[in-house]
Amino acid sequence: KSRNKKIESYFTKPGVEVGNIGLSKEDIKTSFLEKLFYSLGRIPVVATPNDLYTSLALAVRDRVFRKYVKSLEQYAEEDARGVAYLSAEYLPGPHLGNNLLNLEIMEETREALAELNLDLEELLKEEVEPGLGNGGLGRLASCYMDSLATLGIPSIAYGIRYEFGIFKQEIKEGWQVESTDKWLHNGNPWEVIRPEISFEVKFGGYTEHTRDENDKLHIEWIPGSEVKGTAYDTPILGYQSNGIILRLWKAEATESFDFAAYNLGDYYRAVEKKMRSENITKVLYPNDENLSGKELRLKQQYFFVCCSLQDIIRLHLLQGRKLESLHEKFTIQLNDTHPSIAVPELMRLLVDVYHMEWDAAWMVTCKTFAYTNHTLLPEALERWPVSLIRNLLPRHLEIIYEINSRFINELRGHNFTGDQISRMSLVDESGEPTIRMAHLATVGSYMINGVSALHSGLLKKQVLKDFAELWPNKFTNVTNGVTHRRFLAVSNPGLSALLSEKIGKDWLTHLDKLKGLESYSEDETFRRKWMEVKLENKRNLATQIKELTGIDINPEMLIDVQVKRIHEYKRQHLKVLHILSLYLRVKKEKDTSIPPTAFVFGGKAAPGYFMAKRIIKLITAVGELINNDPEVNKILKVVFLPNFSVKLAQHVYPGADLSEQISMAGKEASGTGNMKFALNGALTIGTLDGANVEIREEVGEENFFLFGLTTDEVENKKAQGYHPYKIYAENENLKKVMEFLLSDELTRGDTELFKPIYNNLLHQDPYLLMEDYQSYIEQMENVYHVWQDREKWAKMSILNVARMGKFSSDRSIQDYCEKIWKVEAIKV
Ligand code: B1N
Repeated sequence: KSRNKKIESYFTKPGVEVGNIGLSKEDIKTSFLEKLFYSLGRIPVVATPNDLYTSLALAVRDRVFRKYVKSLEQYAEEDARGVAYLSAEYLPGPHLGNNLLNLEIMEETREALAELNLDLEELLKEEVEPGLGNGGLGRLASCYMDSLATLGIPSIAYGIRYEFGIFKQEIKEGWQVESTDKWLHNGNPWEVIRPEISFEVKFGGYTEHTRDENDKLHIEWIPGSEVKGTAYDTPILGYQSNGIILRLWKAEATESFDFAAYNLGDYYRAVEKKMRSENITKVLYPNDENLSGKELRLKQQYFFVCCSLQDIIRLHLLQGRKLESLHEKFTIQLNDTHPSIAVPELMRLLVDVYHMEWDAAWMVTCKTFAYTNHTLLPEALERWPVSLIRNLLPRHLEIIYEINSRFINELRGHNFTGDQISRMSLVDESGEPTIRMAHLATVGSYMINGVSALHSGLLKKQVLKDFAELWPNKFTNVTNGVTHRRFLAVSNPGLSALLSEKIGKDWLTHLDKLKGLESYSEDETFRRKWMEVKLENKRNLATQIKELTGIDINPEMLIDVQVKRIHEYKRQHLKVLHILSLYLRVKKEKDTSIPPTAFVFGGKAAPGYFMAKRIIKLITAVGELINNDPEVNKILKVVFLPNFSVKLAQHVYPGADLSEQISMAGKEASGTGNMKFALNGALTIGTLDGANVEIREEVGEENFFLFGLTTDEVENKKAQGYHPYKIYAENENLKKVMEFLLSDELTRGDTELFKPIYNNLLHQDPYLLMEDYQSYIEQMENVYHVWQDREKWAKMSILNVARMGKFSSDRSIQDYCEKIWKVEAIKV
């Protein structure tokens, strides 16, 4: 207490700060040099670029922590209800630029460095981003952290500190080659280890059921092994506001287990145990929307959930509260089913460890969790074999069975049929018994949401239909959003300056202020400025492309972009068919009327996904052919950008003219790239899928290039029996394009190369490329038609940006707060 008082008095003296953390140019310069000399022990002549970057990062981190400490004080004081966000993935992107924006010291820092003959842009390039996620789902979690911090929502985000994030992608001879992502190699200036915040996590073994003298049942889990999770904290700042913490768990060996082995003199066994423990957080599974089914993945999920729940309970009890009121103080958001083992784990903690009665514990549990579903793809719906759970988490299997049997009794009470009951059961007994994690999450949550209006509707009609009928009020929609601070303010300074010049800076915290731009779409000088900014961004993108691939792009070309994970349902190969149709027009029909276009692709394929990897090879093969053909390469260019990441994305969105959002309707739950493109003034060609539907609604149908079947039409088509071969046979142009896939020109004699794609499209075509081909080609002609009229294009582009207000993650977080969490902001 007295020590605290003493220290606090330094913090609370008005106008007095501990240490040098001022925000002026001089303060930043001094701090930077102090870090270089005294934290890194470097003098300028020997400092490497990484030393310089790290010094700046440490100087900025001090200022970030100063803000974070303030918010901690406030949360503790107000004892407010808060959110714990559980996600197996995060993709924060580079921290430095974002923190400079949020602290409002971008210019001061630039000048401070310039006075030392250093270039801020060069230092920003040095940062290696944490690739702790696969794609949209992980990036969404990070956008939400940005908004939670900015809005001042009491919250903490939990996850896994993977030592190796998503693999690094290189392209060799046109194929994807993976290597490990050693993101911690140069150290990580943004995180702080909290050795005292660590918890034990058990695995395996068996359970012991005993009755005490009062005949009360006690269940003890005797584990087969144990590991320890230690917290690593990264502060995430909000704009002009305090920050929140991203708390990632790293697995280590427990002292007790090591100790036993040491005592036996078995040094090597102890070390081996240590290595095996650390394996748990070694690497991120790179399967986007596809099950790995691996034991280690379940271990990862349980490991981080177990640490996080123990931490939440610690924080709750620290405030002198009772566990019976956990749900009043905390709401825990499950980011998909990846953390859904939290439902039985919280039950275990409450019942076995804290001796609560089952019914009371179940009430707390069901009022604590809320679950977000991110996909309807059958291959992505998590299910774990009962046998695997029995081996790894024997007590949890018992608890899941108990939850299930009580749930089924409830269904019987509601007169559900046997068919319905076996459909809804947590246990799928149709083959090898498995646990349906989406059902577990649904039964254990007070709210369930999808991520776009269309997806939330389909969720209630398809995957969770029976549950939606049983509990209609538990289902809602929260349409995804993106942080416009990173994806506009930081990554597109040119456009940001133009916006602020016209409508002021309020859009940084209130994106709907962009509406004020609408009238300028009629202003010719403004349109000219708008297109100049875009052209500058296209030059920048062309430079990136040149550096990464060696390919020259004329920045005046139409830059047509599809960046996202490679997946058949996203239909990158539909885009390729279109490109081939243009190629054949130029080459065979000598048609030179096509506006010069650069087709840019980027995205990773899951290492075990055969078709996705073939699609990358197809894109690069088409690129080789076109880019090296002098007859064609003045008109067409095809680029595959290797190793797409948040960092690279920040160059791509600002430089794009056209955004490709062409998934088969009903398959893309939301999409968030679609929002980032439109926010940066790209026009969209897309299907009525995911959030495209709402984007089109907002920007106006006349400002959106629509094509393809709707979800209902897809369903009908499949129900009637779909015959892709027939479509192919009846469409001369499509036929030529398809045959070209097998041609020597494209395959250089390896006729088998694209046969798997060709055969799949001709005979199965599960994502209806043949069906949507003609409609896509025609809408692309319309795109070209509008592109010829640059004034019209500019108008549409301005209106797109002006009407994107809805898609700020600030709005999404406000929706979560109102519809689900019932949490309020703390005033700063
Ligand atoms: O989540 C994004 C959506 O915008 C995308 O439409 C959706 O495809 C994406 C298993 C997933 N759904 N499911 C995953 C990721 C990793 C993994 O191991 C599934 N990703 C999405 C944000 O809502």
